[in-house]
Amino acid sequence: MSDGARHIERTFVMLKPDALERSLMGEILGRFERKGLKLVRLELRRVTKELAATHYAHLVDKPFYPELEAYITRGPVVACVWEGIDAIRVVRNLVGATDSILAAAGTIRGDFGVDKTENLVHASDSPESAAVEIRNFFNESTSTL
Ligand code: IDP
Ligand code: MG
Repeated sequence: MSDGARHIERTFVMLKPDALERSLMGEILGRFERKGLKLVRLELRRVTKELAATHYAHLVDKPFYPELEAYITRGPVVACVWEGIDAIRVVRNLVGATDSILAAAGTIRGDFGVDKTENLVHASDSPESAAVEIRNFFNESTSTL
């Protein structure tokens, strides 16, 4: 939908364990701030194996899932929600392609990501997944502050 109406949206973003291990939290959050997005939730937390399986339900049967589970559960993450016009697409554009090797320079993954697993950031890919992910992590819907 490139020419549809633009709406204020909320999107779920998670800075994955490598982002914190590499002290990139300020750099990454700063990019969302400088884009003009509004921060509406933010929490430091751990992803359990159960939450990992819920969040990555579309990937649990993939051969790389054990590696993904070990990665996402190995240290603290920053779970957050950002709000803005077309926020879901805007954030996905800032984050870049899944495979950090292929991600464009100027995107978070293109500038700092290592490979296809260790790619620093999760971002919702649709309004439906944003609603589900915000509920999974913050136990609430996308209602206003
Ligand atoms: P996305 O994070 O760009 O939305 P998804 O396909 O939803 O990409 O995959 C979720 C996460 O699973 C990726 O960000 C990455 O950490 C990991 N992942 C995806 N595909 C692969 C793969 O082929 N090998 C290893 N890890 C992968
Ligand atoms: Mg995804």
